[in-house]
Amino acid sequence: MLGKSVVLAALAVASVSAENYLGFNYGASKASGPVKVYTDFKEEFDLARKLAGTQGRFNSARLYTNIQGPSKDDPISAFQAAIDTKTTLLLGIWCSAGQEIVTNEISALIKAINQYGTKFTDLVVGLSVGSEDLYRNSVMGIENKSGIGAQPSQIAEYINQVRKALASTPLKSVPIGHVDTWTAWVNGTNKAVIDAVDWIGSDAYPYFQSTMPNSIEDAPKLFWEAYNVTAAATGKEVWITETGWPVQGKDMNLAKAGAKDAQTYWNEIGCALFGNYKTWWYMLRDADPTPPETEFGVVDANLKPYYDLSCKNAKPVPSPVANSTPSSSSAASSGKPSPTGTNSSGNTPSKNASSRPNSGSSTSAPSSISTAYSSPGSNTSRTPNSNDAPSGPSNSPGTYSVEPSSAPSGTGAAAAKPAQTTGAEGASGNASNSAVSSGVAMSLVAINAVAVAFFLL
Ligand SMILES: *[C@@H]1O[C@H](CO)[C@@H](O)[C@H](O)[C@H]1NC(C)=O
Ligand SMILES: *[C@@H]1O[C@H](CO)[C@@H](O)[C@H](O)[C@H]1NC(C)=O
Ligand SMILES: *[C@@H]1O[C@H](CO)[C@@H](O)[C@H](O)[C@H]1NC(C)=O
Ligand SMILES: *[C@@H]1O[C@H](CO)[C@@H](O)[C@H](O)[C@H]1NC(C)=O
Ligand SMILES: *[C@@H]1O[C@H](CO)[C@@H](O)[C@H](O)[C@H]1NC(C)=O
Ligand SMILES: *[C@H]1O[C@H](CO)[C@@H](O)[C@H](O)[C@H]1NC(C)=O
Ligand SMILES: CC(=O)N[C@H]1CO[C@H](CO)[C@@H](O)[C@@H]1O
Repeated sequence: MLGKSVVLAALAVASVSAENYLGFNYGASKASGPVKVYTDFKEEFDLARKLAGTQGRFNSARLYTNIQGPSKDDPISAFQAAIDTKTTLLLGIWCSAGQEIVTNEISALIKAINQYGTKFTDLVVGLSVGSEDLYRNSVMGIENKSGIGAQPSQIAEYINQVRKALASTPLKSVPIGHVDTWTAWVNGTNKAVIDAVDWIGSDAYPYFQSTMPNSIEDAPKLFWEAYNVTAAATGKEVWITETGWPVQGKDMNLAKAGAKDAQTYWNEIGCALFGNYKTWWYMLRDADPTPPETEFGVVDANLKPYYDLSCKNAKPVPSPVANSTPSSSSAASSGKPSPTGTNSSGNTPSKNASSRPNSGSSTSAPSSISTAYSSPGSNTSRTPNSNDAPSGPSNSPGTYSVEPSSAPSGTGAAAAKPAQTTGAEGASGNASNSAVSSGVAMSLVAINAVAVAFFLL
């Protein structure tokens, strides 16, 4: 009997971890500033499930903090809202505000476990220790005044603290990761973090990759290249913790914000991810109530979708790397040059890869909505993803100046804004990075060759 129950338990765990969760990122504060409370989270979680054409599949939430602002360490009210709406949770611990805040984050989580028990812990699918701290700590992040980050050794130490704190709780086996930009993941100096995590969270924004050709037509290639270099550099499961395209905002090199291109990005990238990779889109709503300068929300201030979310007429562009394309049989190569190194958000000089091959365009296999929203993901092995910013408490030393609001507020942390980093070759200079870069270049050549062959046929 015991043997049987152990086996069943193992199967249950396996099936949970293999699930390709789908949801949005939820900051701890509204775009207009105030800290979110229970009714705000409840309304958003309900809204996500009711989005027209999505069959209720957006039922997971990535949070950036465990702390309800403005308290010191009370559990964030999103937990109760998640319990009431059966929303799964990718938890986040804000790590760029120092040890005291991390200690409070852990305290808030332990309080939640004690207060809600399994009603809460059964919903937790992962936990990210940190969000873009390494990007903010990088040359590019500093040049871009992205706010205070953290050193890799510090993040690794926090991961260690979290594992210890959870060791005797129902969350002792929760997969722990860290969320950052691909430029951080290919930077060999951040190895301590890669070694410490169970999964890798990838935040990718072709819109912000302004040092490379980044029109909407280039976006699929940029997205998948970021995914591939991250997977190759870390060797761990990659979870898509943030990606999206703004409905409004200024031009970033060739990228133009707008509902039309946001729709294209959703159809080509979103519809290729949903159900096939663990994905938390950025984001449900940020016109709350007034749209920020760069607005990523899929719904407007009246909670109405800006574009068609059904994937019905979409032509998803899967990963051009055969192995990483979970579903789709037609390997389409997405067209366009992909950048691999660049400034991401901005401002780092990156090399301009003039040698970057560019591939022809390609079409990809259309996938139906059922594929997009329900397929269990053919291969679950590559799907990690994850989190974003908390906002919260206002107790802290606030030192940050970052933009949006996802971080816990007291910490000064930033809110959730997407980092604009992604581009860079950030890793330049490091042998390991160069290896990654050249590997990418090689793969692009191979992809191009395939594309050419395909067209010749
Ligand atoms: C690589 O990572 C280290 C540690 O996070 C950081 O100090 C450094 O600036 C990064 N390198 C680049 C080029 O950003
Ligand atoms: C890349 O960074 C450099 C240096 O900061 C900046 O001058 C340039 O405009 C950036 N390029 C893009 C596309 O943002
Ligand atoms: C790349 O470099 C070439 C030659 O140096 C230059 O003409 C081109 O404008 C650069 N492209 C970008 C995107 O910087
Ligand atoms: C994809 O899934 C199939 C079936 O489970 C498995 O045989 C194959 O090895 C997987 N491929 C990858 C790359 O994980
Ligand atoms: C980074 O800085 C550049 C110029 O300094 C700016 O144009 C860009 O918007 C910044 N990116 C982000 C994400 O803030
Ligand atoms: C490159 O990697 C080496 C070893 O991993 C590290 O010591 C060095 O600081 C890194 N350089 C940069 C610029 O990140
Ligand atoms: C995970 C993944 O798809 N990695 C691929 C990235 O690109 C290189 C070069 O083509 C491949 O060798 C990797 O398999």
